[in-house]
Amino acid sequence: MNRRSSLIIVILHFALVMQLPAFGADNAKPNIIFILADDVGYGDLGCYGATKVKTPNLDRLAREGTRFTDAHSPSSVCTPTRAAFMTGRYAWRQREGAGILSGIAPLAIKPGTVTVASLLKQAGYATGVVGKWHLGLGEGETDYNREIKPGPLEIGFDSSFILPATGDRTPCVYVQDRRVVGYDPADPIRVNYQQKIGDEPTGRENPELLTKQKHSNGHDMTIINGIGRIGWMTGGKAARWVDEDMADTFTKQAVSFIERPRDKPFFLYFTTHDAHVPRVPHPRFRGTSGHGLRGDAIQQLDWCVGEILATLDRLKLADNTLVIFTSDNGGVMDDGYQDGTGNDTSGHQLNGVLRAKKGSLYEGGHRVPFVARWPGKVQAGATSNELICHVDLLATFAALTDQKLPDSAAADSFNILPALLGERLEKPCRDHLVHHTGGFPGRLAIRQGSWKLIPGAGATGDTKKAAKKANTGGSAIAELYNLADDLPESKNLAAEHADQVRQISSLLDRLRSEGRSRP
Ligand code: NG6
Ligand code: CA
Repeated sequence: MNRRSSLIIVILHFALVMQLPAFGADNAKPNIIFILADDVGYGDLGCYGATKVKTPNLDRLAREGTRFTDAHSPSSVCTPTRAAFMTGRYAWRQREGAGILSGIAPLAIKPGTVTVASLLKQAGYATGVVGKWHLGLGEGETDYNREIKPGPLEIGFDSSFILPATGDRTPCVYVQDRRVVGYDPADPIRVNYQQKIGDEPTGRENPELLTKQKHSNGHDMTIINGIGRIGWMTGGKAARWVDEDMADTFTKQAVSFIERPRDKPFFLYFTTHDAHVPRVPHPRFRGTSGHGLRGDAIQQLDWCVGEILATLDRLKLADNTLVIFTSDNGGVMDDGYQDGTGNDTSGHQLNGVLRAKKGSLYEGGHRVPFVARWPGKVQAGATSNELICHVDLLATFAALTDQKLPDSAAADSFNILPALLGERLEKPCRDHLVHHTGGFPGRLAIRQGSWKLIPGAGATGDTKKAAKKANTGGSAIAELYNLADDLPESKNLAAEHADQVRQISSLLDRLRSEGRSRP
């Protein structure tokens, strides 16, 4: 061996040990980390104006990247947002995945559907999901005692470590790939959302056993870890999670996914439980914020993001990684537990100046923080007012990795890469966007330019009750706002601008009936 080849061997060895992108890896394709927080509102982060809640790591991400002010979750609740993000298609176009799923619902996305994960896998990425899933598992009613499929692995992920539905829904166990973590065959898991099963105490019958947190609304079924849940559960005792450790557990999994030695880029979908209910942060975060337990949970979330950023720094991957942070719907205070949010006096404005909250068609339901960082590519310290939505990420990642989307895929996904890269745009990436609140078809609202129309409950044929639930005031008349000078949606201009109402309504009708909106 001559000196030159031994030098090459030393360099190769060094690259491996340092986990630098190995030679031969496609450096043009960055790693992608998509962090989807739960129920974090437009005003919850320091970089979006919060003062009672400290988020130094997210503020750093914003300083080193671009902060978007007009980004929207595809729905104002969880499951439809996630379904739309994964498939690039509005969730209200089909029943499966349009409403909030239970912990025993089947997988809402058909295997074979082009998803963010399957597209990136095809582009040569290692793909992983860690955190809240909430897209259903298996076929028919999920059986947690067997190999659980189809699930994340059948729609494009190489590996998964998930909480099946939500932190407040049974079963309270983690699933890794196709198995319950810590499963004991001698203690089978049974879950029911219709009626009580087994003889474990429930919040309804044994409120004295709610040692960690009491419910305020619903959440009075099986007590797990001193907290009542939605849904009954028996068995799986050794597998049950401890809420206080959940953020640590997910972060550890996410970090180890990033650390895994590999010769290709990776895509990590890191989907945190915070700041969803029940808000039971680890003791080291309790009492640290100026906004009670909810603020503590957000500061815990910020710590998780900090661990991800530190891992990228340590492995020298930061420069070649696109990190996006956003939320699955707007913020909410009391969401079913007596956690102090019901009478919060901190003055914290969880959704900033926006009207209403999670579940609503008003901006507070779906306009969310959205920060992107990719050093040298995404402008640092910038703010973008571009209208964007999580449903756009499939077409965007396709553009980023040079993949062609089949015509039938990603029906509502617009390529927002130019906006991420801060390019000067001749026209907006998307001129319109349909908003949704849970259910099939749920209720819809629409943006066009700075105009926002919430059709009257009568106009869309929905009942007054549904409208009230969607927090649109139960109004039978249409609401039209010009967000350019009325972000808090305080002045209904529908009567003054009847033509505008008609024109935007017919656009909504068209987007609905055509079954797709992607250019
Ligand atoms: C609601 C729950 C709420 C939360 C939500 C789903 C009640 C009274 N409310 O039905 O606590 O779990 O579902 O939230 O049970 S989401 O962010 O996953 O969409
Ligand atoms: Ca949510």
